[in-house]
Amino acid sequence: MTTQALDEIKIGGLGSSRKRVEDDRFIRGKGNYTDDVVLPGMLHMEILRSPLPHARIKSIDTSKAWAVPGVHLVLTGEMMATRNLAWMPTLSYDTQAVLATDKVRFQGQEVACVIADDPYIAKDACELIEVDYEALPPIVNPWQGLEPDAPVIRDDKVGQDGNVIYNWEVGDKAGTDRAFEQADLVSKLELHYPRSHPSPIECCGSVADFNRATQKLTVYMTTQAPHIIRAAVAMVAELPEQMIRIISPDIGGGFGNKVPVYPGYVCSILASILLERPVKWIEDKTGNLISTGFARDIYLKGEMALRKDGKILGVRMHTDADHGAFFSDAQPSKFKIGLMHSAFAAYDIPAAHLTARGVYTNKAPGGVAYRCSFRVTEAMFFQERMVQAAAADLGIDQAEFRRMNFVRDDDFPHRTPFGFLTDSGQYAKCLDVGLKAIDYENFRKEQAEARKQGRLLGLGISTMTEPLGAGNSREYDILGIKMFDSAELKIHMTGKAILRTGAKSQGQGHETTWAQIVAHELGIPADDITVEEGDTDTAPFGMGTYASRSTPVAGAAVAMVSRKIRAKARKLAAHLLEVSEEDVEWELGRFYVRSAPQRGVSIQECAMAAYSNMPDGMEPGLENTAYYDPPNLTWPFAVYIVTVEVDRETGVWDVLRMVAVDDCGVRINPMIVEGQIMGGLTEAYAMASMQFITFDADGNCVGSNYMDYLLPSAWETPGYELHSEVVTPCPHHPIGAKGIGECAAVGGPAAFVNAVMDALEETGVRNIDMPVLPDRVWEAITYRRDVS
Ligand code: PCD
Repeated sequence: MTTQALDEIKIGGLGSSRKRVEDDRFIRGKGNYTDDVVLPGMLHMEILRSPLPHARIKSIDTSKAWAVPGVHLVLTGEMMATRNLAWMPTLSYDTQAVLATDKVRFQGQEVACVIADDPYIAKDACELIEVDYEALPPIVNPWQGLEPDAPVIRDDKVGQDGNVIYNWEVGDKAGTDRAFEQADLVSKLELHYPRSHPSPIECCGSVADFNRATQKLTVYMTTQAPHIIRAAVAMVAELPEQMIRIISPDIGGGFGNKVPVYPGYVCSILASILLERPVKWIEDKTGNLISTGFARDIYLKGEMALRKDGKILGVRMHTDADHGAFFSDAQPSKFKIGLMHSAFAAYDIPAAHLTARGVYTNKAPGGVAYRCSFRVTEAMFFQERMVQAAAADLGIDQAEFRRMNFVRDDDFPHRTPFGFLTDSGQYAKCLDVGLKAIDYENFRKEQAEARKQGRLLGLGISTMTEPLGAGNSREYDILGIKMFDSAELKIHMTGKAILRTGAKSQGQGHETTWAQIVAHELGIPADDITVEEGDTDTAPFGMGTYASRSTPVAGAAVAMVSRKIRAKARKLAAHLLEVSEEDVEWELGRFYVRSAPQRGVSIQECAMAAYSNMPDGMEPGLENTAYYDPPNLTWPFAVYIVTVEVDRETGVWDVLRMVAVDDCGVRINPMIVEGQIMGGLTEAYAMASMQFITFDADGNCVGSNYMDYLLPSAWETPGYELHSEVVTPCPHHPIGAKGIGECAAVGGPAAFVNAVMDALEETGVRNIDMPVLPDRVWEAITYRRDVS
């Protein structure tokens, strides 16, 4: 390098904690969210929802609603059916009712819509719709659904004679059986990961605008995956794809809630086509909590075959998933229960076998990946709870048991017991950093002292690697659409640029970080690069943002397209320097002559030449597109350690300290990464300590408001101590980055629960289900029994 190379941090390149450019508008209230979109002549839509969880619809009388002044349209399932839109396909090859025709199948299901001059008229008119229901017995958990005489919820489906959706298995059954035969000890655990809700601050919504004159349908909507929506609309509504434009404007948090296709989107589109006016639908909080994609709600049980010395020989796992009335979670088509089989990937375990069953119930469709890559949260939670139980059964130290079973640094690439290939990591080193930070030995002494005085201190560890960044396209698809991603980069004449990707930020900070990758590759200051996402008319095709896939896939495409640009710029540089291309060297932001380093041209000069002084025969311009199909997922690693004190009298537990060691490879923007980790830890704490959506025996949803479904405020949220010293670059990612967005929410919950369980060791209680509410803890202490 010559001395003229730019200081990468100064231009906002890789490793710079550059301030988030999008926050300028967000914190000033200048964001442009779906509800901010106002179009001339726009009407408003409201949805009538079912009060009952399971009932036959005998009749729907909409006449009073039609009579309200200001009402333009009342949509029912029957009307949708005339256009073949009463049902829609889900992202898991099932069907879902758009507006109910035959039965309602969960409380809060969409029954009718009113489109009116304003939302208040529409809401009032909804209440005048008379629906005659004949109540049916509700099924509120998988066990009821599996009873031989249980009513069949999905009697709309030909050949569906019970409530089972699937039976699925993966792994090596015979090998696992052998491992259990050889075991000195078998450790068992059963638990429930409760229904939780992503509950982003912004609810779902859409503004559909069909223009009869141009035949173009434009839809502004809260979607994490605009291109998938465009394809779905083209197929379901049978509109030509080039006439559909999906725009995801700013999004106020996605967290997986904005991946599915919701009835409200479809109804607003049909209403706009029928009325030839823009139609806006904005969901309220209760609508969001009661009807949109829930997460988890899964019963897990398993056992571990152990050798006396602590070696894990094999694992058996079984899951029963409560999917609600429609099987609608998005996941690669090969799998039924997402990436549940990523469980135990961090451990060197010779054999494992997983069986999974899915069941319909009278609840809103669930199973979305709330801050989670297709069920990895449930997988890692079970894994880390099981590991703690096994260590306790063996009488081996928690940390030591993990360390002795970890995949070793020199053992990569490593084939996991369920067949994934992990590629890199320094697991023991991360654990050491975490143990040192929490002062493990000393805490154990303190804990023993405290016990003598009757005080309950506990320490919980959670360690995990998580598969982030679906695809590759060989193995990963959604509805047959292969999972890859894209980036398009246009360098303008003056060296400024615009970058577009197929991902879609919902608050993660892509406008900031993508520009940093370009700065790193091309030496163009990040401030000179505009990043745009979410408009299907302008963005290259991509699969959207979820499963922490943007950095692993779209981010890689950003690096690759920058390299294509650099290759062309090199030709321009050779031309400007009047040397052959082979004699041209690159340093950040500048090409120079190898034999005369002081003779050079900047990337900006090359950009100008691309439009004003290109060599004969060269195509003008400096722009390109890259589609990136990753060779593998990325596998970040994390260690979360929590210490707590539990109050015997009340069951209340307080977090004393929380240490997080995340190795997500190369960090593009360390500040953003820390923000991602803190956000994830807070969600983990919320799930572990206070959140669940439950149902009473009559199928009523308890938790459809923020009095029952709790969000932690700054008051109860613990402080976090983050460590970033372990960096294992991803061997196949162009800049060595791994995903990070989900890690803390995935691995965090087990650390909190393990800490409480550790504090209660003397009670012999094996499990308290989340949320670990004080009354549950008190029950465990008082009656010395497991609590679910
Ligand atoms: N990064 C960096 N470095 C690294 C990695 C990463 O820097 N190494 C950064 C990036 O760039 C961005 C972030 O960080 O910005 C993140 O990333 P990622 O990991 O790649 O991820 P994404 O794809 O982008 O995203 C996604 C995620 C998810 S999945 C979720 S849930 C959540 C998270 O993200 N969401 C959210 N986070 C967040 N944040 C916010 N603010 N908001 C939201 O909404 Mo799913 O599946 O959907 O359930």
